[in-house]
Amino acid sequence: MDTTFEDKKELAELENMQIKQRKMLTIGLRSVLALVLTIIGLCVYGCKKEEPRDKHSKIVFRSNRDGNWELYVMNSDGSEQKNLTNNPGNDGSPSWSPDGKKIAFRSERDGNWDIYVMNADGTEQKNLTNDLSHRNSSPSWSPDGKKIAFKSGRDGNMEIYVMNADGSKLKRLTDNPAQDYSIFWSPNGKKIAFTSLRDGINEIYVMNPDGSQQKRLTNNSARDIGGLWSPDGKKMAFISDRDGNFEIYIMNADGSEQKGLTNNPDSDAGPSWSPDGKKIVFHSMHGPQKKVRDRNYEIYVMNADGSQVQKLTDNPAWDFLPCWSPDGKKIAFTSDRDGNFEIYVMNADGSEQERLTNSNGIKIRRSSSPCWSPFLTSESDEKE
Ligand SMILES: [Ca+2]
Ligand SMILES: [Ca+2]
Ligand SMILES: [Ca+2]
Ligand SMILES: [Ca+2]
Repeated sequence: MDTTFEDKKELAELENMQIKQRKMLTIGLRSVLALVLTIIGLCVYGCKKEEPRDKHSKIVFRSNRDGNWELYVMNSDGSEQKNLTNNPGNDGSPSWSPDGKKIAFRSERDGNWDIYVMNADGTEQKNLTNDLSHRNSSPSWSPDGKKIAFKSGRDGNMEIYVMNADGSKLKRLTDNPAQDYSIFWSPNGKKIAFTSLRDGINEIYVMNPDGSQQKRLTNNSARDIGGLWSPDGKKMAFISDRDGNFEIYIMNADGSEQKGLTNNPDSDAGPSWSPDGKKIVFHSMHGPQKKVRDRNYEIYVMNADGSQVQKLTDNPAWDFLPCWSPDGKKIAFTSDRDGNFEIYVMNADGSEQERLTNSNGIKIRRSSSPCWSPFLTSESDEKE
């Protein structure tokens, strides 16, 4: 699932279009409002499905610390930080291949957003979509590594497409005048969950990977966003404001037994499953909707049935976008507790919170959206 920060932002824009009669937000993290909408609405995307090995898991992230948005990779302790992309366009939305050897991402280097792929060390960067004038973003690798799903505006509005991992055999999966986005492959690769506005408001749908059997899972007058499969593929976590503000919900994969896990006046979003499926980490926003600077985000963890909610961060800064490590021991997240947005990691119980990235406190320099590699990278294999 690794839709990333920019995609969340883009999705946030879609939401904002609804709320503010299509008044678009600026792209780029310059707009704090966009960031906030992003966090509230679209942080359903945490990390992708993960394999139970973490010793050498790497973290890919995006940062503008060198001037424009680039992708970087580092070890899970913050060592060996490496810039993978290096060009004047914005790069983002990283998605690890299931074997950890490649990263799909989106780049603006050719003037518009295209889907690219590269080796995990940054070599052999290749434009897969070669679309000269439309937005192609949010690549999501199929669990068998053979396909990449993404969203594109090439046919007039945002639709979901799939292609082979080498860019061949492009196929459109959705076809309607509304926005379709937020792509989550089921762990067995047999279904894709997504969010669509086709029925007037954000609802969660599921389809086969060839686009057949599209079925709506949520049905109410509020926004339902996400479809984050549990590791065993039996359930999905999502966010919904059906009870007045955003809460974390869970449902069976067929849409039955929808249940709110959180219940409070704050905005809860950004769920990420623990690899064993027993817990969900998420962030919660306290503070007034209209006074951005007075808001504060904290990260919480709970059992997958909503019991035993525990606060993991506690400070006046923003702590958000948590992402569980493949071995279940760590949680990576983004925080501005030291002055600007940087990537942090903590133990799953909240102890030993540690900063991994450092832009020397320059406010406009930000690192965000940590995403753990699903498996050993080839580089780590060699070192072993
Ligand atoms: Ca760049
Ligand atoms: Ca559509
Ligand atoms: Ca809430
Ligand atoms: Ca905080």
